[in-house]
Amino acid sequence: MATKLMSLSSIACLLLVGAFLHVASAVDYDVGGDFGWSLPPNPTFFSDWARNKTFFVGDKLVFRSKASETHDVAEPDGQVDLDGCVEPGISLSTSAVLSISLDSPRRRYFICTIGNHCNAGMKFAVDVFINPNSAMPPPPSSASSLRFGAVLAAAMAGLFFLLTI
Ligand SMILES: [Cu+2]
Repeated sequence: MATKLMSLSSIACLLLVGAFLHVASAVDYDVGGDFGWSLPPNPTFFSDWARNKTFFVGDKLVFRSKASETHDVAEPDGQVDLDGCVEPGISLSTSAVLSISLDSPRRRYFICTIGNHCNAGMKFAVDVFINPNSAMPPPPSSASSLRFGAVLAAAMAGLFFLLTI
């Protein structure tokens, strides 16, 4: 009987942990927020947008452009090319929405190659990190998740103790 209860508690624990991991799944970021991927009000608009965020492997950048505008997305090779708006060979159309997966931990650079859009500020870099704990979403919600995790752990420990005595 005790064994059966223990296995039941183990299953319950796995289900709860699974639910917790699901809550902490990757984030899709709309580049530029509600403003979208468009000619910015100032040259540092997109770098400012990216600066106060922490990007993790598995997150996505979603480039949304207005139907009336023409933009694209290209990835220059490095900081010098980003600063100089040097266009790489390949660019991706953003006729409506373009989603780019941040699939590895590295610095990535993005520009628009249309007209002088890059010089006007349609350029930014992001640092992509490995999530130190995949059970935790990136800020700003990590504090509440930490609390939730602590409460969950305490509850599971208590339940396990009750079932094993
Ligand atoms: Cu553009």
